[in-house]
Amino acid sequence: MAFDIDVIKRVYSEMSSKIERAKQVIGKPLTLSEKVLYSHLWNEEISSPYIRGGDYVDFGPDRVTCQDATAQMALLQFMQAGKQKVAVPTTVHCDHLILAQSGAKKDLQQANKVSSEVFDFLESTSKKYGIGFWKPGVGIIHQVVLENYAFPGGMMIGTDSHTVNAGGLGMVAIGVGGADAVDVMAGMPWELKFPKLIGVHLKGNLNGWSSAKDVILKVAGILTVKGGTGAIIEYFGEGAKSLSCTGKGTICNMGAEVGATTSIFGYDESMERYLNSTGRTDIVKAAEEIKHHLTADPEVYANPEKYFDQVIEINLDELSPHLNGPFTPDLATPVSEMKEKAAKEKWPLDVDWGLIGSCTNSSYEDLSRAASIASQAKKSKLKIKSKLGINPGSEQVRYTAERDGLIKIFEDLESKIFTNACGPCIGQWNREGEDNNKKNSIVHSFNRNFAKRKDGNPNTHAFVSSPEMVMAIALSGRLDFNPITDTLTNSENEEIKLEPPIGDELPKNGFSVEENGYVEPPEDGSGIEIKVKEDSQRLQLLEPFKPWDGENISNARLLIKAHGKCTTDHISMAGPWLRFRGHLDNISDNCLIGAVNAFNMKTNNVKNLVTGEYGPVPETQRFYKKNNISTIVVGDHNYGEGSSREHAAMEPRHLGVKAVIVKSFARIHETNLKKQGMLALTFDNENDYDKIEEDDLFNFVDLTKFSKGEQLSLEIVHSNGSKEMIKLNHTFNTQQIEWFKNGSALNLIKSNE
Ligand code: MIC
Ligand code: SF4
Repeated sequence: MAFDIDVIKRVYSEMSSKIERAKQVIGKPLTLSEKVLYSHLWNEEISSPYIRGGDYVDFGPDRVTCQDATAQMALLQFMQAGKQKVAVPTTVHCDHLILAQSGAKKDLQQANKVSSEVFDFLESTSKKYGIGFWKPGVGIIHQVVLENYAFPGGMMIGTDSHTVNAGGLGMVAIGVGGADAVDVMAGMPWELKFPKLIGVHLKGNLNGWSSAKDVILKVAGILTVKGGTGAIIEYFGEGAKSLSCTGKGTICNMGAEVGATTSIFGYDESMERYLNSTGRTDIVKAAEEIKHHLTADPEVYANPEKYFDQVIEINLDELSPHLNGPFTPDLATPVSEMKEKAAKEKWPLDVDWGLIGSCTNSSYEDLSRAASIASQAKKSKLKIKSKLGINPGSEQVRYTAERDGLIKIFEDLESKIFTNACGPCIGQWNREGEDNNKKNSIVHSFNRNFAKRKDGNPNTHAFVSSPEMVMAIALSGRLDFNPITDTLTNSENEEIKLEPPIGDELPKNGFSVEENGYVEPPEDGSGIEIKVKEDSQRLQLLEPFKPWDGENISNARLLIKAHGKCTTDHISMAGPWLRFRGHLDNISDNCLIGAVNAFNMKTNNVKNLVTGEYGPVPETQRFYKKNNISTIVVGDHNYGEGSSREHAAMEPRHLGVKAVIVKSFARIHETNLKKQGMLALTFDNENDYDKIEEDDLFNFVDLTKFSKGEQLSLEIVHSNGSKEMIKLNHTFNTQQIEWFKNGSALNLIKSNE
């Protein structure tokens, strides 16, 4: 039986009438995205359609999901909200805090030792507030959610940007910061700017070496890392129906890499098969009655241009396998063009590691397709050239794959089977015996490949591909190997051509698992006491941020002008820093240390404008805070791209930065900044970025009139005394301005208690 089936049945029983009402107002056929959004409105009375990309709308999501690295901050904030229990079904998954090193068993033991304080905190807080808890090592949040909680037509938010993975099962699932999750957990509406809609028409069928991953690698090449910003991507067409449910999950998962709010597929037989095989026949039955609402109206897919803001067409018959990277997931190269491109770009051709796993590609089907390539090695006497690491997506996948002999195939290649967890994907990887500055290439089936993300080495060139392609490249040890045309030489000097991958969409004998690792919360957890040690290095109770003093900000200094790409990995690095995710002051020591200072092109090296000396960003900012000097941060396009981690917003706020001014923001980060009471602003004229000099002073002259839809003015005083006034835009609505005034959204919740 499915978890929370009563919630799902309630959603379904109300869906038809809600959609009919919305249709009357909108007056035309609806996309699936609109059906799900309009059936999850907080206030159901609407008199006119919402403006896509314009109106802020309150929604009532059906569920919340959190992972260990973000749940700590989410729960620390929830504890302040003064509630007894979560208002909607919520789960916490421990997957980010396990270092991959020796292999699953040892690594898990070690993680349980090193992070017991955090795991205990998460488990007891979950019990206290009625939250379902998934123990360390039992799976990656998004795989576990797809297997257990996602349902077609539902709406979910999660404190992780790849929450969007559940779109593979027809859900509007959106990544958010912890403060947003707290709203929903506390029974309040959740606000989102009504998204624009991008339709992707998939024609034809995948064949040969092409996989679902290549669909999104191709889309990433088309849209780039910011092309999906503020939009839901809805996939449809015969090609969409031909993909497996977990393949659809892969595509939706990496929608995060193009900045999309989320991605979605309409309910179809692949989803039915997946629900049945994961023990949720009750959802299939319930969905049967409203099936027509779990996909778009037929007119929409017949004439997509009329209903979507943008339409992309991809013919799966012609789709070729891709490798995306290095350093950005949208640098798409067809495998067939890699020889030329890698040589031209001087990318290291030897591949040191192949890594299979991550929430993107760790399903049973993924493992079985990769195993079909791996098994050819033994048969054809091929030796694997790269090292290989595997992170299965969940204990259920791992157990079943072991039962079916798949794990053995990888083990025969001397690969490391790591825990069912994020591992190397988030820099939780001890690449033993490696020089951590060496220029090298790795290929993986993960979704992100920003510099330093995997192993902290800025010279690791990481490429994203499908699990089967990773496997083939790992066998060859070459970045420019194309299994479609090239051969490999075996131990008997024979030329071997690999057969294209084959795999099982779902295990033939069904899924099975001994210990799924789920801890059900008690009915009444109110007696449970949450303890955080005073001197803990891992956890720290939160102090409310100070409200705005009502004055214009004057004589502010520039902490850093970030050059180029500045993702949340640059602002609040993961890897070793993950251990401080529950301790705001400690983690603030990584604030912006990965951002490149536009004035000297160095990282973590900025000028202290009082002493004139250059030093690390966090230290310099702590100096300003101590001396009551206001500061601002300036950035380029798509600032805060990547993850949902709100630490990237809380750290500068905690350290006293007053405003972040950039050319453009990534959606989740912009909201996170606003939630924490930070001024998140954009240049009206993006060339004004060039006007900002290292020694400038900044005066906000009309902050006292801060209001919705009105620009703000910033006076820049250059060191030679000359002044210029520039205009800044913002997207704060009236409510969000209250967050700023109160010091944070949480302060406002508390004051309303
Ligand atoms: C990531 O892939 O970057 C993460 C780690 O899963 C993050 C969340 C986090 O920073 O904890 C995400 O994608 O939101
Ligand atoms: Fe974990 Fe990587 Fe997925 Fe983030 S992208 S949830 S780190 S597996």
